[in-house]
Amino acid sequence: MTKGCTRREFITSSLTASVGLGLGAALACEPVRQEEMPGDSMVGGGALEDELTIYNWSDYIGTTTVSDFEREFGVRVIYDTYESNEDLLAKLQAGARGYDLICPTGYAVDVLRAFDLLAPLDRSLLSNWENLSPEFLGRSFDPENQYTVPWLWGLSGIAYRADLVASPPDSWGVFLDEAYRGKMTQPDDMRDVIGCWLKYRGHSGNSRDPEELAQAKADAIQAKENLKSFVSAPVKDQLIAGDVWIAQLWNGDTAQARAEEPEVAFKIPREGSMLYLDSMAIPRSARHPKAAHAFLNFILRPEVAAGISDRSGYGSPNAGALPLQTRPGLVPTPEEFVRLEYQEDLAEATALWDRIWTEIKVG
Ligand code: N2P
Repeated sequence: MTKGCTRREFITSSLTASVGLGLGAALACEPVRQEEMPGDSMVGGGALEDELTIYNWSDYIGTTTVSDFEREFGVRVIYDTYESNEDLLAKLQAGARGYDLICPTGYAVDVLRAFDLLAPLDRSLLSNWENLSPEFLGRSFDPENQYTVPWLWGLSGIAYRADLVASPPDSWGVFLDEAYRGKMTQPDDMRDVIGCWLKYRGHSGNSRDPEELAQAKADAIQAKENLKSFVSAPVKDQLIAGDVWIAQLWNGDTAQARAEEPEVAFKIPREGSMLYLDSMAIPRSARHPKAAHAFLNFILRPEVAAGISDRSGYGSPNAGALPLQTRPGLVPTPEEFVRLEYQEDLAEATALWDRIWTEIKVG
């Protein structure tokens, strides 16, 4: 860490390095607050803007969520998708503007807040807030929920083709098995991949211990020999086609693949896994904050939240949605739940994780 930097500046530096902007040293101790942005002003009264731009994970919304909102509110939605928190952070940090809603994972909220990139929510516009289950509120990345509205929760486990593998894989160690060389993938996701190797050795998936992380790196590099690629959501089609037999994949994406190919199964490894909560947030550069709040209040309706959870296969943080769900995804059982651990902010260890991830990818 550059001497004399605050944690915020440190994160700026490490993130900049990790997204390859090449400005790490120059930015390392610069203040991050930029000029006033549209999202800084109070949302206030007045007419709803007629446009809304949403930047979300792929395959992470209900079939009719957007069109229903457009019809009811007379707002045109521009909908764009990404595949990883790192993509989202890199884009926003590089100065991308015009997104009104984004969907970061908890640890990415920490980074966005450190960069001062999020606008506070106007809770007076979120009358449906009460539908949220208290269990998903007040998490460490936003203790007062000043910036984030819980969207969906999930975890990565092992998705596999039950008809093609000899026996159901129940350990992260399967990725070290040469018998499946070229038929396996892991996600292009630093937290999930390093997290699984930490779990494999019995450590916390939030470890900041250099020795534990060095072992996780060694395991990941060894496993990489057996991988077809690091790929996230797009692996669903490869599982369905039978090109991939075993994938570290999120439960909801696996449920989506299973809906098309019933031989796709899911296992939470015996060593446990990492749980995440993704939330909607409004960037400070948002141009349509009223429409953003209208959308947030809309998705807080139980029937809308149920539609999002049913289609994506992920867990809903909306207590009102649960009894309405028609297609529960691959949600962990209570016995499996105790083997799960929330992804937490890595604080000063972020740079070490970033470096290890880069070394795994190029190694
Ligand atoms: C959905 C991706 C799951 C989000 N395609 C992981 N945080």
